[in-house]
Amino acid sequence: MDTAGKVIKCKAAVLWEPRQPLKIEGIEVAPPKAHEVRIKIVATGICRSDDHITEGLMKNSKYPVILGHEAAGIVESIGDGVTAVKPGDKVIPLFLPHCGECRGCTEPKSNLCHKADLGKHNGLMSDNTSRFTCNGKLIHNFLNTSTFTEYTVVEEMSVVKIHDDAPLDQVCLIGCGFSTGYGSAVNLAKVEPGSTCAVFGLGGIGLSVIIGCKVAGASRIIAIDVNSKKFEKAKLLGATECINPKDYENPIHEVIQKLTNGGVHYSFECIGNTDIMVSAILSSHLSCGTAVIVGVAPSGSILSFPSRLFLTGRALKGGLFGGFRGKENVPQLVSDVMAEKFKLDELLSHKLPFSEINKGFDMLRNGESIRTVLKF
Ligand code: PAD
Ligand code: ZN
Repeated sequence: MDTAGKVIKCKAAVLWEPRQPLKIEGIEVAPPKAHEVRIKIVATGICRSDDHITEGLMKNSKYPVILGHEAAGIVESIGDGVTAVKPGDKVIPLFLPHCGECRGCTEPKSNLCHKADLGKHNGLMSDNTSRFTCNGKLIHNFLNTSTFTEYTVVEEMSVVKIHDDAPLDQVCLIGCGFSTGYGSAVNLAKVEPGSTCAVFGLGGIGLSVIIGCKVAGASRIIAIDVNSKKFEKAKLLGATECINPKDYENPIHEVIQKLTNGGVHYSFECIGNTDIMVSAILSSHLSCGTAVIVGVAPSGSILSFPSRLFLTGRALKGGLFGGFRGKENVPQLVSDVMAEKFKLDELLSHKLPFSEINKGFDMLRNGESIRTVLKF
């Protein structure tokens, strides 16, 4: 393409500081260096994890920053040595990269590459520089992806080619929300046919957990949310009953214990609230239950519970991206969507032009939307 090798000027949503609206700015995107890929983003979803940064909940976040980690796009150009993709390929950026060499990548049971920008949060490429500037100022990237921009640059380890006919405005949800929830049920919990499940929090993540529990053959899927407006969609996707904790005087785990004669086989926390993480543990059966922590609580928060909760045989698990290994599993998930094994359009509640990104964040915060996909 004729932009290859040149700086691209385009629009991006910049978060200059926490608790401020994002600002649509003209930015410059440098060409990809060796083993980097410049992508034209076609569609990107808004996830609660982006909002954790706008809300300033993650201590080490760097500002200014271009957020966004759930997207699909088309490769514009590639740097020297890139073999994984070529210009024109449809791709999904991976917020969990795959360098292929570290302990995380070489352990078949792990999906956490040590080069992931989690924990260190330096907001820079591997060479400690950024490809984004705005009015001469360096802008940080986010989770190796930064997708709230018309063009982004990611490392080769953070991008995977998908099917040429993939509908990008749907499969962008495979970049985070759908895969995280679905995989939490099928990979992390390994829900079995006939088992009982409780899902706390019915956003894009929790609803995708419900899809996974249903595909896995769960006999009961109890959906829990303080916003009853979420229940219709939860039922449509497979919830067998819906509970609003506000309707009960007793703690929610007691309600679930009673409903299930002693607790569910699998409970999932999909909110990011440490109190509800404990509720999820207590809602699981004391000897054969497993609680799965999917929600991300503010950095530094501590989860505490009586040690005897696990003495009886319960298990506690967690995981990122539903345990999927992006490079290996994302192309198949895209093909599954194309074969209509899952219907992502039920998760995609709103579409907005990119310029209305702040409205998308507001709708996530006030519970109006599940996933808003922004189109450029
Ligand atoms: P969301 O805000 O769309 O959904 C959260 C839901 O929880 C909403 O429907 C709320 O009404 C509901 N809720 C809030 N408080 C309570 C409560 N006390 N009791 C019951 N329900 C409540 O978020 P999301 O679905 O985009 O993300 C959910 C979490 O998952 C969030 O913490 C996010 O950071 C995390 C996440 N984890 C991963 C991962 O890889 N582990 C990936 C992406 C997102
Ligand atoms: Zn690695």
